[in-house]
This record gives sequence, structure tokens and C-alpha cells, in this order.
Amino acid sequence: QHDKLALPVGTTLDRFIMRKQEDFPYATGELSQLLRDIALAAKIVNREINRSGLIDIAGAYGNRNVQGEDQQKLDVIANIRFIRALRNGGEVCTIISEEDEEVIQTGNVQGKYIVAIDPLDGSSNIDVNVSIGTIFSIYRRVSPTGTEGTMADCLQTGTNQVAAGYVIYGSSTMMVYTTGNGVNGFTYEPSLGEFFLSHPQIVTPQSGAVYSVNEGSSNSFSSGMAAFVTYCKEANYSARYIGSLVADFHRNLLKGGIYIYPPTSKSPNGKLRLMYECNPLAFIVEQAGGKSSNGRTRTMELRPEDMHARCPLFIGSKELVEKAEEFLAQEE
Ligand code: AHM
Ligand code: MG
Repeated sequence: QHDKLALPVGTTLDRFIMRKQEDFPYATGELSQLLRDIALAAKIVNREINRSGLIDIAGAYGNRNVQGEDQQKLDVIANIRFIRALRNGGEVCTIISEEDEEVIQTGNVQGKYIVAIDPLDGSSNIDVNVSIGTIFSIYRRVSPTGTEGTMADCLQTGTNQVAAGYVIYGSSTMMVYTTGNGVNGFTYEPSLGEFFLSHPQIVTPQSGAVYSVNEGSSNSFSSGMAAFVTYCKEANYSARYIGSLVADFHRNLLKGGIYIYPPTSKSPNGKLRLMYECNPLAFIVEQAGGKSSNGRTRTMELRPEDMHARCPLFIGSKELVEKAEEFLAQEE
């Protein structure tokens, strides 16, 4: 509410970030700059995504891009764009990416920040014009500056996040992020090339009537998980599952609901990654008044064993996540 009054209609993301920086008297502006770097890379990736369906048509006119990149490779392109933006920005010493097996050292040894990123999640949806997203998470390094970031810098628990956000490339493109002071959403105006504040201080409904889970795996659900799905059906909830995490999460954040990626026989620890997917969305959902856990333990308190570790995800409206946890607790 405070933000709605304080910020005029037509507030751009850049201006918003600058205003927010004034709220932290000792801030040096590096985090603000880092968020702007991410937003810039997001605009570039957005442009590539919008054009991706035209690549073959453009090729027919002799306009094929030099690399001959096909659409599926957009996740690789997105990875390159974000890493380049973060490296050039200078605030980040080390990046971990879902797309890269190894840690990426930017060479900016004075950089205070660590970024974990899933550059393009849901990439199997690119070919079929379904919404996809970028998810990011920002930590302050724990090691002293002047050297490369360490594994301990990269494997912090989610509670240490200083900022997290996502970009959804959908019917419109949005960036939603938190720095621990609530959640704000910005919608991209392509002809102006700017993100504008469109969703100030997002508060997620405490409950909801939507459950989002891949029921194709229900044969391998645990008894508690199966009982929760039955409960949702008996309550006449709607099933909504795009299969694109950012899109499913974004809808439930605004409208209420629960997203679940439970353990299955194919993915005994769930499919989603703690550092790139679960923690950033958990920070956002908590800042919006919702909840996130692995079914038993708060997501942001899970200890990452390695940077690509997976964990089950139960995320969304508080009452629904608690209800699911109750069913799991009753399992023998
Ligand atoms: P990806 O990182 O390979 O793109 O996979 C992540 C995606 C999520 O966006 C989505 O929620 C989930 O995988 C869907 O998985 P499934 O098809 O097993 O339901
Ligand atoms: Mg992913």
C-alpha cells in the first residue's frame, strides 16, 4: 500500500530500484546495479524469445542467423546473455547456473555478490509457444573480496538470499523480484523498452482453489501425497499444470494455489533444483505471505549438498501448503 501511494503511475524499474536504494542508507548501489544488469539481459533474452518462432521463416528469406541456432538452443543463448551481463556488470564474483556443470568465475574478484540462475526454465515449451521463465537468486559472498568466490559462497542456505526474482516471458513479459521488503512486479513495454511497475507489493492469497502437480506421476506418489490430491479433488479444486514452473508459480502467486513437484520414482528427490528454482521462488512466496517447503522442512532452511542438488517443492498459498504438510505428516 505504501508503495502505491509513494510511487507515481509509470514508475520504471530503474527508477524503482533507485528509490529503493535510498531506503538502505549504507547501500553502495552495487545490488541496485546488479538488478539492473539482470533486467537488461532479460530484455535481450525477451527479444530472442519473441523472434525464435521466426527463425525458420526468416531463413527462407535468406536471413538465417549466422550460427544457425535452432529454437531449442535458446536456453544456451539465454545462459550466455545472462553470464555476459553479470560479468560485464562487475558486481558478481561467481555465478552458478543450471546450464553449467561447473562454477563460473567472472574474474571480478572485488565483486561482493554470488548469483544462482536458471537462465531459461521450461525450455521444452519454447517450441510450442508456451510461457517460459528466468529464475535468479542473489547472495552476498562470505569469503573476503580479492579472491575468487568459494564453494562455501555458492552453497549458502536460502535464508541468506539478499534478493531473488524471476522473469516470465508470457503473453506479456514481466519481472518480479524481492530484496526482502515485499514483492514487486514490473511489466515490459516492448515499444519503449522499459519495465513499468504494474504489481506493487504483491500479496498472495492465504488460500486458493488451484493445485498444480504432474498427475501423470501419481502412481509413484507417496500415500500422503496421494491423499492430498484426493483432498483437492473432493474439494473441487481446479487442476492447472502448464509444466513451466515460472508460469505455474506466477499464476498461483497472483490467484492463490499450490504448486507441487513431489518425489516420484523417476525423480526420487523431486526434479527441481534447490539453488536455481526452489530457493528463489521460496523467498518470493514468503515475502508475498505464502509458504514453501519440501513437504516437511522450510525450503530456505534446507542445506544444499551440492550446487545442482534437487529437492521436492511444495509452494504457494499458506493454508494449502500447510494442508499438504499435514497429509505428509500422517504417512507412516
Ligand atoms: P527444465 O529445467 O529442464 O526446463 O525442467 C523444469 C521444468 C519446470 O519448468 C516444470 O515445472 C517441470 O520441469 C515440469 O516437469 P514434468 O514434465 O516432470 O512435470
Ligand atoms: Mg529449470
